[in-house]
Amino acid sequence: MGKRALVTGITGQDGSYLADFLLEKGYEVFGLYRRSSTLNFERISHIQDRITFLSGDLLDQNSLLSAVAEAEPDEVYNLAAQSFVPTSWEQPVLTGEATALGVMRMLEAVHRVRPEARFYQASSSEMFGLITRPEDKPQNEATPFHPRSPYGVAKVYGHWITVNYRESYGLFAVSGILFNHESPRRGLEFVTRKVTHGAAQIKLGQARELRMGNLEARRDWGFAGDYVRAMWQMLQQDEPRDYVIGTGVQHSVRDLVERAFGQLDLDWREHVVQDERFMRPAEVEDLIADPGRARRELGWEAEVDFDGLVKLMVTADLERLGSGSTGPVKG
Ligand code: NDP
Ligand code: GDR
Repeated sequence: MGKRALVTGITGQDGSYLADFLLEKGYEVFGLYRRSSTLNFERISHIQDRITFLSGDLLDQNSLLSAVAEAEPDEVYNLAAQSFVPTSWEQPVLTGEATALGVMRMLEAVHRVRPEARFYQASSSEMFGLITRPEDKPQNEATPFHPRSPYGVAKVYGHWITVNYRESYGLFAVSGILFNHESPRRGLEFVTRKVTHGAAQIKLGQARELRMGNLEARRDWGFAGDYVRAMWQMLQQDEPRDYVIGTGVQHSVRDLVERAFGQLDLDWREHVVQDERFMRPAEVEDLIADPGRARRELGWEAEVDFDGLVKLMVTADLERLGSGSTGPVKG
């Protein structure tokens, strides 16, 4: 019998790649999804028939208890969250409910119903937030947290409650501190996808300009397909431990824009307009991972680099927009 995995956030970017990965490994995959008036299975339409769906919401404890009871999972991946940083200023309470307390509700469900299950929490480099001291660059598992948004603060709660359930109850619970990871399945509001989609639209004559926020922010961007492998590896270890996952290479938003437009033989300066509306009340300027522990203990390394990632995303957007496709997301 294959192992059983319960994935929250199955309809999201990471949920879709993780489901691909686990099915490939022979897992029986259970996916928690939120009921809505129209189904949003776009990212998982290619594997929809192979997933057992359980309806539930991180805000609703009973639904999580039922989902864990029904799935009887060996592994639980808690990927669901309100994950867009700007929305966390507009809806801070909802963000706290889902991204902070939602983690505790999932841990409670596992603790009460299925304590032998291994638990993965989707923590974030946004927890590091403001970096001022040279010794905090690059960021590793010992770097202090200074979150800069309600989202980042909520993730710090999620991180520590995961550590706490491990220490309080002996759960095999780990927190993966993942840096930005992207793909053709990334939501359109995140900067990489906004840029690759926007550049492809301009190339095809479907738009003339792209309005952007802070071009100086620097991130460590990798490919989501590489990062879901790290999540799984963390749960295969003998001991539960937290890991930083990133490429160790940093680029600015300006680099990203230049690279994506350049890929299409466009000069970004002719099209990109800075717009105050996309600036943040408090910014995270300078993130770069030190993934040394993951490399040493998990044998994990990113396979897709920044250039490869931008090319992959630009090509997918150009193809999708060029064919007028509204169908399933490829890649
Ligand atoms: P997405 O925004 O693409 O997906 C989020 C998922 O969470 C969706 O399936 C969404 O469902 C679900 N969800 C949101 N609120 C609830 C709720 N109240 N109850 C149940 N499900 C809910 O995010 P990603 O796939 O990019 O990220 C996955 C996780 O990893 C998130 O926790 C994110 O914060 C974290 N993370 C992501 C990083 C990245 O670079 N991608 C880096 C570090 C951490 P629906 O489709 O219905 O909206
Ligand atoms: P981030 O990702 O906030 O790092 O969170 P995002 O792609 O939204 O922003 C990255 C950086 O780009 C700057 N930026 C813009 N961002 C957006 N979205 N739109 C713009 O027009 C724009 N212009 C400049 C931002 O200011 C920021 O500095 C992501 C999410 O996936 C989180 O869930 C996850 O935890 C972290 O990555 C790691």
